[in-house]
Amino acid sequence: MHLKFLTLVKLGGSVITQKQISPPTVYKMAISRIAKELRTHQGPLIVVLGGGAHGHQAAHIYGFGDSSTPPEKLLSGIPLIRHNMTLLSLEVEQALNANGLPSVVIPPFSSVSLHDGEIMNFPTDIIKWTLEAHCAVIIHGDVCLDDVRGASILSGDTISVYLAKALDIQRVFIGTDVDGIFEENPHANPNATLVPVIDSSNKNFVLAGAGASASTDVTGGMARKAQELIELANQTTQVAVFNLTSPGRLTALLAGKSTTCTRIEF
Ligand code: IP8
Repeated sequence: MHLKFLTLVKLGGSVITQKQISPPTVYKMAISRIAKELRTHQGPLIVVLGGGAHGHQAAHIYGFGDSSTPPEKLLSGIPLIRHNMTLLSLEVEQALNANGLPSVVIPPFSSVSLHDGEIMNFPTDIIKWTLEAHCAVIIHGDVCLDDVRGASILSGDTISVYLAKALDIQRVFIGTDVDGIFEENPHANPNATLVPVIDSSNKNFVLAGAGASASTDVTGGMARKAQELIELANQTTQVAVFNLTSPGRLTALLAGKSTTCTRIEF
């Protein structure tokens, strides 16, 4: 069965957690407001969570993102990363269900395997069946077993791109803590210019300028995000990167209305 109007929304970790605070702390007010915005969507929905404080702090401690870290050290980080990401995902699940949006968490660790940091096996039938059962799916960036490195981080952006292709998702909205993709890193240069549309005419220029995330981010920040999303956008998949900290923008995108963001069009 083809899921009509299937929409994927990525909740950036820096919006739903307090990324600079240790131990990791969820940002309850933001999660509750976002749940209300998500509730306005009619139709099947996948919500992908970034790691934020819960994923990236622990990943950093165990040497993820550093190619010289031995597999034993990476493997020893699995329990803490999984524990933290489970806490975060349950917080979001609770908020969505409390706002009348039936949803369940499907964690990648239990079914996804990686090969040298890339997806080797990612079964999606259970995700599809859950959506067909009228339940929103919450899935999150995770640590996964890797047959080369021992363990690797699977980022929420990589999950978003993979699922968008595998499930033929029509709309992909990537929520971050900035207004979209800028010509330069807006955390480093507050006067950086927002790029409203990325297409074949400015793709290379944008990719050269998009900066890394300002805080601890083992999965590559905005430059990698932009690269992966550019590969995804096509005639049937709409892609937008937007500011999820700004109330109402997600609601506008879900309703098909215009709002401040970067649209990726190919
Ligand atoms: O924040 C990373 O996901 P991202 C997930 O989407 C972990 O890059 C566990 C660090």
